[in-house]
Amino acid sequence: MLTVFSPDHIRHDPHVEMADGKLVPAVEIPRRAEMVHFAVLEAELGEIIAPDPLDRALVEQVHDASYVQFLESFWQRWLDAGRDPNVDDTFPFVWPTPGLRKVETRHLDGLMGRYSFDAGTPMGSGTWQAVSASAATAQTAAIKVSEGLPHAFALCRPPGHHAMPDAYGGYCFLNNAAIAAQALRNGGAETVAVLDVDYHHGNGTQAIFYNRSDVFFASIHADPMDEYPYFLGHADEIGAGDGEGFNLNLPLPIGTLWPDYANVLSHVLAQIEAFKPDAMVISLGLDTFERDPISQFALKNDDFKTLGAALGGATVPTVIVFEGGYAVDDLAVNAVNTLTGFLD
Ligand code: SP5
Ligand code: ZN
Repeated sequence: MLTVFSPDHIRHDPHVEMADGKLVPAVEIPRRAEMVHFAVLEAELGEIIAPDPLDRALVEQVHDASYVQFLESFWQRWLDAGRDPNVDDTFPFVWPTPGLRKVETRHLDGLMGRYSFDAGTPMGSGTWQAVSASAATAQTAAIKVSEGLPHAFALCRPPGHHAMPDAYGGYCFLNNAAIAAQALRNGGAETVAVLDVDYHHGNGTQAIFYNRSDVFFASIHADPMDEYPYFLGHADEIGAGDGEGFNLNLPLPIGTLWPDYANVLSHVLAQIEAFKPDAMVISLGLDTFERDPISQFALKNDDFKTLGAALGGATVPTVIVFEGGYAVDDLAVNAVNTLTGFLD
């Protein structure tokens, strides 16, 4: 399988994040992608290429232009505001929740709140360089599949599926899976299915395609009544307008083991097959693993082989986009198990 990977991911190097109501060591760290990159090399899964430059027009098909501009200009604005140039991690602290107005303020704190939805997503001096390389990775993988490859692996970091049309959060800034899906559409696929198997609901991908019938979004994730992102991902969210019936959420309880997961997965795969997509994007989070430090499903190393095999059963051109997964020392085996299971 072709892998697309950019070493520029290391430019996003957070040290702390907000979780459990306090600042804690960051889990979405460069070593995650380095582990998976090394594992793909060692398993000889195929060629590894660097991405082409990011296509801004493609990004603006799924994100607001003003939001992309905010991300790109953030660090210069931070410096222009006279703030500490040596800080690793910056955080918003005020948000235009319903009843307040999404004003494009002059003040940076207003802007940071305007364009984010949580305080759990540190941004630093090199974040934009890493984020744009990550999105370019998804874009390049999708173009390769549009051009005829049966599948490609976008080894993206930072992840993307929580990123909203105009807001960052959940360690995500640009929505890599949405960019891949849109690139597949632009490349000739009339219909695209996005299947999100990250432990957390892909609220950003859902929001981006919620009113569209050309992209079917399906997600299996921890019940948002108990787990991040809490405010989206519930089973009654079925799409709206033209998109009604083209959004499928399958929340599962904390503690879910592979047999229950597998049952739901085969149901979702049948729904996707009924949609008859021309192409597919898989948001591959590995945080369903039993020892993931922030998650509470219980898939075992070997279960990822079976997961990959189930995902590979759909014989449709597929882009696999790396999302979450924080048990760093097990990412290598879980990634390779999934990808080799997919290929078998
Ligand atoms: C891409 C992705 O997987 N993003 C996940 C973002 C989750 N952020 C919230 C983390 C809350 C952690 N709670 C930890 C409980 C265990 N101490
Ligand atoms: Zn996740």
